Amino acid sequence: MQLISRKKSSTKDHYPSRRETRPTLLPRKEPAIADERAEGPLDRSELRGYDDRGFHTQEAFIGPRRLARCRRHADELRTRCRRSQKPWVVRHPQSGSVRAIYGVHRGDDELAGICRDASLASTAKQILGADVYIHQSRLHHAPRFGGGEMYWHSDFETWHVEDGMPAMRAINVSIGLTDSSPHNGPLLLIPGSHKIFVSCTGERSERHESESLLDPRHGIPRPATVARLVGESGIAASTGPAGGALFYDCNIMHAANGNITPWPKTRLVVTYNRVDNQLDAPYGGREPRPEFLAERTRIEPLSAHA
Ligand code: 6CS
Ligand code: FE
Repeated sequence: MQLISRKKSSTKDHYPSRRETRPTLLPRKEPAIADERAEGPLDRSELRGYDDRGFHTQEAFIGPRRLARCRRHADELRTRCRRSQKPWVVRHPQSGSVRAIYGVHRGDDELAGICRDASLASTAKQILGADVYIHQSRLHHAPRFGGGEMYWHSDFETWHVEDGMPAMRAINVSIGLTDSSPHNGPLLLIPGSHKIFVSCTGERSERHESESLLDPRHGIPRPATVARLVGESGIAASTGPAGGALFYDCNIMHAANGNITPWPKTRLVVTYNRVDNQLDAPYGGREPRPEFLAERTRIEPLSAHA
């Protein structure tokens, strides 16, 4: 276990955040797509679409049989975690029900197999332009009549300030294990918002707050900033039948409404990071977050070819 003291980051901080008293918008330094001519599962127009909007949807990424196995494993995992007090099991603050389980990729079941799927790794490598490893994985579950909202945020802002991720060279892939409709709290994205870095105000409290994993409280944009981004690009809801894959940039502004429908929503999300973008000391200068949130030791490149 690599112990990282509270040291300064070794690389320059191109994305300072939570330092000023007013938010600022900074230009993105790294391309969302390393090379639109790169070979891989996506064609050139899909790569261009991702570069422009910051996300790409692929229907029926997993077929019905594999989906049924994943759903069964997800239900079994949530049941096993029902009484767990492990920090990677994140509960709803009021009801105590399991809402997220981190570190799924470290297991050995069907869900871990999805996280290490060669075609996902290959698509991530094609988009990011280099070998990748898994930075984080999580199983999200919004129960029927109860899934809480998740406020607007950029994952990269958190991963930069709290985990020491130097550059925007990471991608999320969300696999829907249930149908995602306009009604049961689909992921909301602001197209094109990945092109700017919203430098936020405010501070992160000393201790790691697990509830902020469900609904972030620090490093979040002010309503006026969200209104400005939405005014320019609108809001896209990621909907579609179970089994689909949503690829979305580490810096795109995203959120989700609560789920007050009879339809639960479960998604498996895995984050791939470029092997040359390994975590440094957190740029916010605080203690690093635990490894179930931010991989620091198992960073061997995923095989992108089956
Ligand atoms: O802090 C994190 O790493 C997690 N928080 C949110 C709201 N999204 C990304 C990630 O799972
Ligand atoms: Fe997020």
